[in-house]
Amino acid sequence: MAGKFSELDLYDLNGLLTDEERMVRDMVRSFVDSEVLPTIEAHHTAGTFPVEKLKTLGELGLYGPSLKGYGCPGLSNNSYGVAMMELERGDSGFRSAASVQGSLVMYPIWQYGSEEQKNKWLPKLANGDLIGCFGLTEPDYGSNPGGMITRARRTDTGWVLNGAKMWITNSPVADMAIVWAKVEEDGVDAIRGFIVEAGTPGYSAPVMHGKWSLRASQTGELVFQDCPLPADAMLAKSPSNLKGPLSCLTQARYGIAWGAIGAAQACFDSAVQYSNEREQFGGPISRFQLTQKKLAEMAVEITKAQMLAWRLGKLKDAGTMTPVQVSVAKLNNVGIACDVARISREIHGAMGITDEYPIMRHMMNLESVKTYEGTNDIHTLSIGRHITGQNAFF
Ligand code: TGC
Ligand code: FAD
Repeated sequence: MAGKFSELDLYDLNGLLTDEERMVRDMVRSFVDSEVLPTIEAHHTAGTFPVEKLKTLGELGLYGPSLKGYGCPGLSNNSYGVAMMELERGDSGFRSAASVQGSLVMYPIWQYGSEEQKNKWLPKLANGDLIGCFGLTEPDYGSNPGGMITRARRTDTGWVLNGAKMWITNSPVADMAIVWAKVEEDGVDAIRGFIVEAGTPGYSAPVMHGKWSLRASQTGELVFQDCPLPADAMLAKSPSNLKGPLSCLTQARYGIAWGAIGAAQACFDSAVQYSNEREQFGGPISRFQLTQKKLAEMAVEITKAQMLAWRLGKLKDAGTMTPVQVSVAKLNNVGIACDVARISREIHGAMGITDEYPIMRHMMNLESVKTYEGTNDIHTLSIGRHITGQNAFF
């Protein structure tokens, strides 16, 4: 079993953080140690999420921590970041729950909603009284959401929504969904965001089964069959193209860039402890040069990831962070976390494949983290397009 967590901090990230950021980190670390880690392997094995903890995350202020007003904490972006890092040290499923609620459900309402929409939804989403989900991906449109088929048509009284979304985190337990749909405007298709309440006639959210990754996270579909929506269901200031959903993804991808460091730290820390305890050929395996090379390489990559994430948070606070900078951090930090998990598993030998250690759980989770919010390929192409001015997406 892994012992007490010891953070890797070669470049004094701790010293770069403000008092507020250290306080948030320590608070979430303590929550993860006492309320996530004791049961997470059992939930992962059973393929369940402890739904009662969704309310706790709200009470801890972890939904939209950097949003201001409407019951949101208004903390710095690096406070948001270190919170996601600590949550994902526990399990990517917890960070996912916080990412979706704060960045993909609350952010679009906060950024694009009317005052009425903000007042109605944000306080209850912030404190966890209500849970939301975000429907962008469709069965035939994942990396290319611009091709979506889901459509809202105007009626005399409002809208009628038809379509299907899949791979939707928390849809089976959500009270409402932010749904991106095509809308005809002056004979041209636009893409707009809608607030859709669970329980609307024609709305269903069946659970998706069979995942070997993010097992401690509820994933489902969203199906809309002639769903009647009120006239004010559309996000009042939603842009008319993909900028609406993509700007939400930017918020969540930022959190993932921090979160992945937490998963990497958990795998690294376990590898350090195990290599000092496990003896072969008359002594601990940590004395072998090959083991030290693996540990050193992991430490270097985690340190670089910490610096990228911290700098990104400062750019975000300054309001100058760009989507391509987020792509750099999401691509790099999730990529190194995957590598760290794999090397850590090697260091644990056969024990590394068991649930005695968190390694395989993180490794499996990280396959989803690498895929959602833009795959590694999509972020690579976004960076490539920025560098060359050439679009290689199609
Ligand atoms: P493109 O021409 O690049 O842009 C269209 C408009 O959007 C603006 N924009 C962005 N704005 C904010 N943030 C971003 N990241 C933005 N990227 C683009 C852009 O400026 C433009 O605006 P305007 O006003 O100039 O017209 O759009 P494109 O069609 O070329 O985009 C292509 C591509 C592939 C990059 C995009 O479609 C993409 O990112 N695809 C990946 C899809 C994806 O990430 N899906 C995620 C679904 S949600 C999810 O996975 C949740 S998991 C949650 C969890 O459990 O944690
Ligand atoms: P595809 O787009 O079919 O891609 C398949 C492969 O082709 C990938 O390797 C990809 O990189 C590659 N590829 C695609 N296009 C190109 C290209 N132009 N050039 C080179 N390679 C390319 N979505 C939501 O809307 N809301 C959610 O809450 C949500 N939660 C999720 C939770 C989990 C656990 C998972 C696994 C996914 C979730 N998603 C969610 C969906 C996620 O965003 C998509 O899976 C992701 O965007 C990729 O889409 P896809 O799976 O359809 O893969």
